[in-house]
Amino acid sequence: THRKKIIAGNWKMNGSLQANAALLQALAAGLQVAAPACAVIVAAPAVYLAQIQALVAGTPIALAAQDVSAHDAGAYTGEVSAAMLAEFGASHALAGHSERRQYHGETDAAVAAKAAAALAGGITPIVCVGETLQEREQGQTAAVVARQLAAVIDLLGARTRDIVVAYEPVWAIGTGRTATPEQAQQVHAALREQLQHADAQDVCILYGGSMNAANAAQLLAQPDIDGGLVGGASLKAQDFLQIVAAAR
Ligand code: G2H
Repeated sequence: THRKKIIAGNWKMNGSLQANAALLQALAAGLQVAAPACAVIVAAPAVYLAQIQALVAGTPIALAAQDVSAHDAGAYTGEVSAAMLAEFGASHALAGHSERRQYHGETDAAVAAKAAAALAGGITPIVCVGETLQEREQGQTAAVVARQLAAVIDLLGARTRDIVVAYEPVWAIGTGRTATPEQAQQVHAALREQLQHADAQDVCILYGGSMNAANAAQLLAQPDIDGGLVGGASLKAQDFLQIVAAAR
């Protein structure tokens, strides 16, 4: 495959000026010893982008936001636009993480609008899809992720090839319960086929959900798993570096 792998850390609502500096210094040092074969991204709380932009200068670490507004500018209190994120060096933004869908009522259409706004503002959206435990148990996994991705493809059309997709089974998020490589590959293959129909077969599809240093290599060995979106394990430099080392 010619798809370069991506390992993205999702810090969620964690960190502080001090903790961010320590973590990034440890990551940068580790990546200097062993240059990564993959793209390395950290998704940080928006208020820290300026701090992190300075800290990652001259390192292979790229910067992402955890969310992006669907709007360009205007009366949208509390929101941050893609252009603002780009001004602070972000190259990527998560869109539709399950925690945003769950706690902030983000619908498939809202997530698609965020992906479109990100692209328009020069930011690559990492569009997250995934089924809940109940949906999996009812045999709806394929239908749910297909519906979530279809909303994005329908809005973006040919620009779909410029996104990144992350498959994150909700039941595996922060639970220590990981999808087996086979379970993940099955969904990734279906997403790949859907992307193929949109002429976007080269889009990277990341796996997320309790990926860690011990299980990363097996997941990343699957033909349609092009990287990882790593939560808890991205807050520990050594764990995150081991996951990066497994991506080649
Ligand atoms: C899923 C994932 C990162 P964790 O949210 O996006 O988190 O690896 O902690 O399950």
